Amino acid sequence: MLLTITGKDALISAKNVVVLTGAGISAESGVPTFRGEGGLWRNFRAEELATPEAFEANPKLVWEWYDWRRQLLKPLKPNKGHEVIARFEKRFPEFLLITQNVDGLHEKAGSKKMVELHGNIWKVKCLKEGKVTDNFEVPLSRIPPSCECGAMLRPHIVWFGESLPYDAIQQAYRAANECDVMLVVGTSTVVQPAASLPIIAKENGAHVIEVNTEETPISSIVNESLIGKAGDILPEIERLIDL
Ligand code: BJW
Repeated sequence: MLLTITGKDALISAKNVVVLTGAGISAESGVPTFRGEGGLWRNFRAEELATPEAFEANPKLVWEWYDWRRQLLKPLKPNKGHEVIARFEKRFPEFLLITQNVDGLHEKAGSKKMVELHGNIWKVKCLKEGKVTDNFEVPLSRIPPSCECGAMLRPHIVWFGESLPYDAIQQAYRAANECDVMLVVGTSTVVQPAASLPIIAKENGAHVIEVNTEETPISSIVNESLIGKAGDILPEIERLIDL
């Protein structure tokens, strides 16, 4: 890395900070990413598992995938990157964490000012009543699981072709429009509409800082692209702005 003097000054004077995260923030906790080396999509075809059509055609297969992921996630702990982000929300007068992750690790790290754009793997939704409830059963005793009302449950996850939760995406657009600094951490920025948030922030005058182990489609657009692990770079940024 290093953060430029401009980036450091922008963060020190920022009143309104937004952090957008993707799977890469959780990689150092042991969560597989979706794309790239060791990515989840390498062994599973996305269109077979992460679409409403796939669920309709084979709910058992889709639930088995989620059950496997929930077993993998259950013992994992937040890492230094999650922890820095949780501390950042206390440091800036206005702050929002926008996460595409469904793993619940930001919440475990203590983040509260947060929107989950793609749902949460620890929540289920009744297909009949639409009611969303917590579900931490690992492994699931019955696949597919069912609601007390008898109807089938689905993972409370946003699949391809589905709309994002209205309030969450509206809050995210507003924050992207209004922030002074946006940190974009561990996302390949290929999935819309989340991928458009850094562009919106930049167009509205924010200083946009990307943190990723590799370049992404937005690397040439942002103010700074810091190449390295989030668990190394975020603590370093925190140290620099504390100096
Ligand atoms: C590290 C690191 C370390 C590793 N430190 N970094 C406009 C144009 C074209 C298509 C569309 C469009 N608008 C909508 C679409 C369709 C679609 C879409 O975007 N498709 C694209 C793939 C082309 N979008 C949707 O369908 C969305 N719905 C929607 O927009 O509704 C309206 C609409 C529908 C249809 C047409 C038009 C409008 C819904 C998107 C739902 C996404 N759901 C998923 C899966 C859920 C399943 C599950 O989790 O169980 O969410 S997809 C998957 O990708 C998951 C993630 O949240 C999301 C983003 O991935 P992310 O987080 O970026 O992970 P990776 O793996 O891609 O990247 C990890 C990065 O970390 C890498 O860059 C590494 O280098 C880095 N890294 N270690 C720092 N230690």
